[in-house]
Amino acid sequence: MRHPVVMGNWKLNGSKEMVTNLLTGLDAALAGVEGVDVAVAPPVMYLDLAQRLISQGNSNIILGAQNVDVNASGAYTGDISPEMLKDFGASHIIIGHSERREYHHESDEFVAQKFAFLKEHGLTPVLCIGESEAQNEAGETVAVCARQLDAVIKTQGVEALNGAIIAYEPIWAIGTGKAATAQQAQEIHAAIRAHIASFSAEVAKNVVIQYGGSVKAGNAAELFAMPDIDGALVGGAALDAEGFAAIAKAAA
Ligand code: G2H
Repeated sequence: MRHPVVMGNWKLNGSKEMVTNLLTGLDAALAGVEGVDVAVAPPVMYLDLAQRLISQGNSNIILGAQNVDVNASGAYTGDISPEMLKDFGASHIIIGHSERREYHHESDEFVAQKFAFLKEHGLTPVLCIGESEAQNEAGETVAVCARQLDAVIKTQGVEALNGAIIAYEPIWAIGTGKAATAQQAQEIHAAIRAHIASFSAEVAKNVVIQYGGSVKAGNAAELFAMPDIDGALVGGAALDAEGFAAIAKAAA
């Protein structure tokens, strides 16, 4: 049975004060919530503070991060290794977010390398996939998602997806307020699962597929009622403790 995961992707937002208020508020708002894994991915600068705050709380919030490098150490200015993330208690690491694919020119192959590196170090990849508005309009949605997944499946085997999380994020829905309808999202999630099932029905049945793109308290329950939507990767709405907790509760 798949377990929903609701993860906050804080992107480039935060200060010591904001992290403290958000995590303290979230810990209180999540009291007694069961049946959903709740994770947050602050900027790496704040992992130390976030780890300390989470350890003082009661809510078992999972710590994550927004990116990782493909090198373990050495002359790679500005990069962060899996072991560094582990050192600060981060376990769920977002890779292949469309903002990184676009602004940092990350290819499917590079993202797949990150995926393999995270697995090698015992971390959970949260692999973002999704199509642009033009690709959507051209009817290429499923083909784009399949291509992004195949970069992992065809180099590492479909079993590499065991224990990983896939986040389907249509780019046209990210931060725009234009979320896919629950039915639209379900259709694509089912197609993604069917694509994985063409390699292994067992892996497809068990892999968590989150939806991402303008998820908020108002549309979360409808999305999570869909059979192939296993939680969400949440951006803007994750910056408010009450709102994010409401999304997590909708998945529980
Ligand atoms: C998509 C999402 C979080 P938002 O990027 O990954 O952001 O919820 O703001 O659309």
